[in-house]
Amino acid sequence: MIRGLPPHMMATRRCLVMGVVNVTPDSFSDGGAFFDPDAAIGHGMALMHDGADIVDVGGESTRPGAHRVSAEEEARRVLPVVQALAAAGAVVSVDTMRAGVAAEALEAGAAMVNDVSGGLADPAMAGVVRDAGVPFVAMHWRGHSDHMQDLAVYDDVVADVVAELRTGLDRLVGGGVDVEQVVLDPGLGFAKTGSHNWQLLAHLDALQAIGRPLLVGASRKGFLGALLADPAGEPRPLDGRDAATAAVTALAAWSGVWAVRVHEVRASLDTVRVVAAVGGHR
Ligand code: PMM
Repeated sequence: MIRGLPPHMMATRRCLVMGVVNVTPDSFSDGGAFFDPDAAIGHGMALMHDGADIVDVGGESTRPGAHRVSAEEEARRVLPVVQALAAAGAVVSVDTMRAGVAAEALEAGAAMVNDVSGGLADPAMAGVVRDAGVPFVAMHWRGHSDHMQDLAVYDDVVADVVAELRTGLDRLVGGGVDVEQVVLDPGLGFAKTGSHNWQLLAHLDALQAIGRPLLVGASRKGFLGALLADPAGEPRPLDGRDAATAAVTALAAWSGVWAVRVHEVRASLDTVRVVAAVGGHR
């Protein structure tokens, strides 16, 4: 049960597909193709047309090594896009670590908040989410992107991520957020090596045992590029990673995750339908 979801989404029994709109000049996955607001809105519309259940709009790149943008710049990037897509009928999620940007995006029509820091980057985030009563994706996070890969050190990545997600969940609930608002996310690629990402994907059951719905974001990430490297060791370019992304979608959906966050919606939507059809015959 997720509190604050639009009613039509409560009824959907399959894994949901969240399509990504990065309004950034430097996101790793689409290289700034949708930095212009009109291009971003057009891309969001195309994702809706492809059947995205949720459209996730972000204005700050979190690629490894990325530096932060100002709050004003982030708001300037995302608000017109959130507003236009929500007005067009999309269920919009705002991908932000800033409480102020989240509040403005909710005002502009966003229906949920996706915070890669799980509320850690901005102490005011829990209050905004509590007051709005909307779903909140709280991702596993250890630090900002300019140094996060230095923090990719674990005794046992699955046990450590589970423990840190539990602590984060407790902190949010302590801040007044209803536990039923919270969706958890292992944060693939965030303070994680490729091996860490694979271990987490192999143990989604351990993450689900925390007791909250899960969102998984593997789309086009570096560990897929590395897996699919050519014989010379060159990683597969971004635009060649969508089939592998859909394969992760299949595994995640079969494991019962609530939603996947992807750049190419159609393949993942077909995939979750197949998984639901097979699951319906067990
Ligand atoms: N990954 C990125 C950005 N936002 N949000 C959630 N909840 N989970 C993720 O894994 C995640 C995210 C980075 O990827 P992008 O640059 O392709 O958007």
